Amino acid sequence: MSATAKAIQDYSLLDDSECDRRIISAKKKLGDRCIILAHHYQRNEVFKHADFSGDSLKLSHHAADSKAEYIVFCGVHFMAEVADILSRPEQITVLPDLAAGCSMADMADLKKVEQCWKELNSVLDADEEVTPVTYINSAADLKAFCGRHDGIVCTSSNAKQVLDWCFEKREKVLFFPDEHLGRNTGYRMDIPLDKMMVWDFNQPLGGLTKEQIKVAKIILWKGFCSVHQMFQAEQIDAFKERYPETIVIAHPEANFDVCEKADYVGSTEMILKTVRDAKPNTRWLVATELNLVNRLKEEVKGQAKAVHFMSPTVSMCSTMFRTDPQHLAWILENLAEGNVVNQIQVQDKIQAKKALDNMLLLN
Ligand code: CIZ
Ligand code: SF4
Repeated sequence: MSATAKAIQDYSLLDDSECDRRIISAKKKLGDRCIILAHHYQRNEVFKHADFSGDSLKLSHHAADSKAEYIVFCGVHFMAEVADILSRPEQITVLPDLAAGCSMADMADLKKVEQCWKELNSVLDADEEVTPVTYINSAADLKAFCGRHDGIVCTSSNAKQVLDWCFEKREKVLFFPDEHLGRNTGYRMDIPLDKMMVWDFNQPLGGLTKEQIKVAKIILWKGFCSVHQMFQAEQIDAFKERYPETIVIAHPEANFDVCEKADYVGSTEMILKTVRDAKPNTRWLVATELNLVNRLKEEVKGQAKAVHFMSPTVSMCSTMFRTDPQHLAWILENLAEGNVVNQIQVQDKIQAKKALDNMLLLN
C-alpha cells in the first residue's frame, strides 16, 4: 500500500488517451478485485471501460451479486449508495466524482418528507392508509423512511409492479420525488388524473385541501428531472409532420403529454430492448438522455433503423457527465496502490435495505 493517495489535480490535465492507457493498465492490475459499473447515461469515454452497463436496477443486482472487493460506480450518488447497501460489508463502493448527484433526488429530503407525513397524519391515519414509495433516484435516508413506514423503493422498470404491491396493502400511496413517473405509472393502471394530486412541499398541506387528500389515490411529490422536462409534446407533432411513420418512445420521467403521445413508455432498459428488437426500416423518436440515444443510434443504424433525439436542444445529464476518464483513472490507480478514495458509505443501512428488499423480492 502506498503511503499517500494520488490527488485528482494530477489527473485533470491528462488527455483522454493517456487516461485510457492508465485505466486499462490499472484495471489489469486490479483484475477481478474490482468491477466497473456504468449507467446508460454515462459518456462513451467512460462507458467503454465498464464491466457491466445497465439501468440502476440491473446495476444494483450486479453490485449485490459481485464478489469483487471494489465496486466502482460510474453513475450518480444515489446509485453508489444503493450498491453500498446491497453489497457485502467487506466490499467497498466508490463514486469517481463525489459531485455527481441527481437534481431530482435533491428535490426531496428527509425533513420535507417527514413534514409531509406529519401533515398527512393531521388529515388521515397515514401509517394505516398510506404506503410511501420512493423512486430509486433518492437519498438513502428517504429509502430508510420508506423502510420504517412499511414502504418500498421503485425504479422506472418496476414502478407498476411496485404500485400493485402497494395497493394490495393500503389504499393510498405517497410517491416521491418524481411527479411524472408517479402520474404516468398510475395513469397506465387506470387511476384517474383527478385521483393523483401534486404535493407542493413549499406550501402548507402541500397546497391541497383536506378533501383532496381524502380522495387521492396517489399523492405525487412535486419533483422532476431537469433533463426529461426538456421533452415536449409539440416536438413530437413537429417531427411527425416531417416523418409520419415515426414511432415514439419516452422515458416515464417525461411529462404526461409526451407520454400520452408516445407509442411506448418505459425505462432505459425497456427503450433499448424495444428499439433493438424492432423491425428494420423503422424510425424512432426517443425521449431520454442524449448519451444513451447517441449510442443506440450508432448501434442500430446497420439494421436500417433511424434513431432521433426528441429535443432540438442538447439535453445531457450534467451530473452523469461529471464522471470523466480523468476521475476514473484517478480512482483506479489509487485502488491499484491500495488507496481508497471517494468511498460511499451509508450509515443507517437496515431500514433502507428493507425498502430495497421489498422491491427486489418483486423481480
Ligand atoms: O433507473 C435508472 O437507471 C434511471 C435513472 C433511468 C432508467 O429508466 O433506467
Ligand atoms: Fe437525475 Fe435526471 Fe440525471 Fe437521471 S437524468 S440522474 S433523474 S438529473
